[in-house]
Amino acid sequence: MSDVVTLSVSDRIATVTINSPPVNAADHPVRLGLQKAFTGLAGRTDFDAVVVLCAGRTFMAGADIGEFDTGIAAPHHQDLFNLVESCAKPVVAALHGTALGAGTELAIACHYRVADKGARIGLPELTLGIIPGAGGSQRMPRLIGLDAAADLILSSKPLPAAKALELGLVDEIADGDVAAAALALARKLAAEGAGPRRTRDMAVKDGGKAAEIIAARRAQVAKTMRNRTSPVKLLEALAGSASLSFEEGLKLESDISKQLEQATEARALRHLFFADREVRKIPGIGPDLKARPIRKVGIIGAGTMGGGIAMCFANIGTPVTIVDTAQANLDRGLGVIRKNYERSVSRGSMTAEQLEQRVGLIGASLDYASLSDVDLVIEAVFEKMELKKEIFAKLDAVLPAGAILGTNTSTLDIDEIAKVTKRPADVIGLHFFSPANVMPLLEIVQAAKTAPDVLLTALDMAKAIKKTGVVSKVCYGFIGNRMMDPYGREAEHMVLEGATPEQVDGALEEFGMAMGILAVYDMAGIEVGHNTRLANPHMVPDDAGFYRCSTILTERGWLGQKSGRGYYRYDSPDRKRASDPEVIAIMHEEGKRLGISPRAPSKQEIQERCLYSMINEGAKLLQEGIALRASDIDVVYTAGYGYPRYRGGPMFYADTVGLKVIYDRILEFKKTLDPQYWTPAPLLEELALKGSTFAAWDAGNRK
Ligand code: 3H9
Repeated sequence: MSDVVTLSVSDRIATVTINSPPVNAADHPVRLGLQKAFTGLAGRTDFDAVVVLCAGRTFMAGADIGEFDTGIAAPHHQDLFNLVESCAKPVVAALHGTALGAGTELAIACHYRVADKGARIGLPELTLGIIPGAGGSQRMPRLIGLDAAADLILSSKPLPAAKALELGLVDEIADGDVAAAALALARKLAAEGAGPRRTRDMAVKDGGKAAEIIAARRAQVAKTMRNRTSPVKLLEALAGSASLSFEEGLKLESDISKQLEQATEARALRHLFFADREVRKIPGIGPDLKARPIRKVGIIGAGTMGGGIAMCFANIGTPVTIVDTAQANLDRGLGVIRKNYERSVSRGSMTAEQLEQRVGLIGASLDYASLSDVDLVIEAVFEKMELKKEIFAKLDAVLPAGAILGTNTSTLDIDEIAKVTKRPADVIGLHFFSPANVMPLLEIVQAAKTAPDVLLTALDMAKAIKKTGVVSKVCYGFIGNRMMDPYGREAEHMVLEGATPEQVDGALEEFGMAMGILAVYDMAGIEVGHNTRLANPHMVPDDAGFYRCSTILTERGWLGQKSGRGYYRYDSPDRKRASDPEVIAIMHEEGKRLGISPRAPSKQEIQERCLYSMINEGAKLLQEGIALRASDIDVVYTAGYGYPRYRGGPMFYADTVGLKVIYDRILEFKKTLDPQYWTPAPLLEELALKGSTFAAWDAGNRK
């Protein structure tokens, strides 16, 4: 028997235990072990029932995601789970932690399921660009119905045990020792002389309505999962569960899986799965380094940002004190926080009691002295260097030794801010994205003197407040906003050249961006970027067309959604964006006045100019050491900027286009557009000319 899977028989009950930490993934050794266990059982008569359980913190969390890159070796999951299901005696799975993907597929190939009351059970394969490929697309509809199976798999969200019970996905919930409960069920089945209860023999209960169900789901996918292949293919496989024999259905599932596994969508999503976890691996931060405890937090500034950040901490039970200069600001800020929580209560995602608990954790003060016992302060005031310096000097005077001083700046030089304190090693950038209580990204900005344990504490804190923390070094805009700068510049310039905002945003949204950049400016307030440029004149090039549209709109007070007009008008009752012929005419006139040659950029040109300029800037960030890895940039963009995950992020996307293709196009733009913006970054040039990729560059730098 392999080490990772053990088989024991006691009192005529066989127990198969998978012990492969951390998540008991169904990798090759686990599959070999399971195969050996169930092949062995097939030849034995000394047992009447079987329990399958996993050691450690969770039931099997799915296939080994890394194995898709190398190709899946025999035994394949499908064949293995058929073997489990074929067992002549009842097989009971004991589920705890998260049963996901192939883990859930193993569970439903077993004949009965007992779940711990905290267990969660799901099929998240679409998040990896594939479909359940270990029998799940055929067994799940048989077990819970076609529509419920479609719901489960399309959502990719695991079900809590109670919901799984309601759907018939599990048979019992255990409040306590799940292994003991599974054993008790196995004993009961053995005593009754029960035989196997195979999912494959069940009928799809709503199979008669398959055509309608699938048609409705197709419409849902077309609307909500644009440009994706795996959800469309999933519906094909699910339809097969109602129309084909089980064996034919498995063959269909397997054929579809093979097509999907190596396609760009799946490769992109696998890349992000690992990239999301690699962001925590930072040179200089070894396993021996200890993070500082964060028991109490201070926030400076009761505005939208400060309030959102305070909520992040209250949500995990950490007390927060918000300090502001005026009582009216504090009252307004606390009022907004309460309203936000009230919305969660009315949506049913929080109880009234939880609301009071969380609000009760957020204190307010006009006095910096109230921060004398905090472990971390996050300053979230206007982007004004002088103001921030003043605040940091005050903080330096009151904070206890060892406290961390964070700034939520999105553009300012953190080294300069750190210099006003006597403890620059404790200063760090913590760049949240608005709304801070919702957006999953946190840029952690390591200043020149930031201590390694401060960086580690920030990474741990990000995880604790359920954010993806990505480390950046100091530069104007850090990783995210610095790459947005050329992206937005091109988008705006094309409007001066003669494109409409709809054409620009439409092309970007068709590519898959959650929202076109001009519509984003309208949502955030057009003056935000404008004011940043005013505050940083040294970053503004000698170009009258540079972000000229934003300047005009700001000067007219057309600041976007809040003014009812910006790039678009927002005066219909549903506040949907609508074309604004007046704005279009003003911008086109301005383009002519500035002598900009009119162009009618095609959809492809719009996408290339926006996306390639961003990629070129990303290459500079890598070369300057601002970003540690190309994959970190991909995490920043997919977590914080609405970049489509199924394209893997800007740098992964660049690899799929081919760096030479992008390099050549940039050289062409250099000839036909403003040459000051279109010089290939040296790293892009180097990689393009040797036929390499950003992924290879990352691999070469990995320690
Ligand atoms: C599938 O099942 C396909 C089948 O239908 C068909 C087959 C033919 N594989 O996230 P954590 C690693 S597709 C490989 O930090 P947590 C992870 O990289 C699969 N590695 O812990 C990390 O490594 P490191 C469907 C995996 O407690 C370490 O384990 N299943 C896998 O925050 C700890 O992970 C999924 O999509 C894996 N499947 O969260 C589930 N899972 O320390 C994916 C984890 O070196 N997994 N690792 O960075 C998860 O959602 C979370 O890991 C989980 C635990 C919730 C389980």
